[in-house]
Amino acid sequence: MAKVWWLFGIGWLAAFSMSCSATPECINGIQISEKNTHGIDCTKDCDCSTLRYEGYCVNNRCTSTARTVAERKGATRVCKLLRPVDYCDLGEQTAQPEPLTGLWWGDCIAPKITPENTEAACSDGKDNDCDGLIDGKDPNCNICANGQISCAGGCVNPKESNLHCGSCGNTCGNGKVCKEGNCQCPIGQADCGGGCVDTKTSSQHCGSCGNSCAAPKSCVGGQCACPSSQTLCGGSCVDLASDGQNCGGCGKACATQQVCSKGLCAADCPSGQTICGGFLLDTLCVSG
Ligand SMILES: [Ca+2]
Ligand SMILES: [Ca+2]
Repeated sequence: MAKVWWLFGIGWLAAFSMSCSATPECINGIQISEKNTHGIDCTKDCDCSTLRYEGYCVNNRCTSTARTVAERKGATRVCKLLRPVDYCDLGEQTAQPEPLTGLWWGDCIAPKITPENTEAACSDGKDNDCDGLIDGKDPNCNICANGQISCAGGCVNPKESNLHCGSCGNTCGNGKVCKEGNCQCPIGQADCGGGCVDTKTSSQHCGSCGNSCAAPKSCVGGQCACPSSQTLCGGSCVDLASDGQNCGGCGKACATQQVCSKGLCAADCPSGQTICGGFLLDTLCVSG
């Protein structure tokens, strides 16, 4: 009878020890078990990560997915984290890490988070501190001298940088230049929508934006006027020195068979000859 009680006691101890094996044996955060832990209660990741399932403890419940087959032990690859860390949702996993017994991909390990406030970290194209801001866009990267900011891996003066005017990436275009952190037109030019123009010479924006000069006038010194060698006569720009209808003055037309030369009406010269000088009707025609 004593032997029976002894056997009973052994069995009870065995059952007790099994029910108390709530603390799984884990190596490198992976439980030495092949069970599917998805949905079971947990207190830590090791309760959920097993030899065949990658899992994490989220809100005291296991979230697990079956491991996939790898090709070569020791290989690594970028993976999507089942549990993102801040803004970093990509990690790295290794093929068959300890203690996996099969050629499965190991847990997706979150990137090592480091400060993003050094010159190297501010120009590596990575979000080192997982705050969603990379390099120059991360305020932690503002390690440049006073008055300068870090943009695209370099320090610039935002008050005068045409590529980073006022802030990183704010490029001045359409002929504008950076002044005191604002993209502005150069002195003497105006922003007439779409670009900087010189209102002293622009026939579309003469004197002010939108004030266009009707042909034949053009913009001279900010005013619509005839070219310097011409005079406005009856809405047309003419050369008083040679215009037969306005010879020497507006409306002073030369008679038929006369031409206007140097502002004077003169008899036309035969073919092959040109007027040279001439006073009133006394015209000197010379060859050539
Ligand atoms: Ca970085
Ligand atoms: Ca960052």
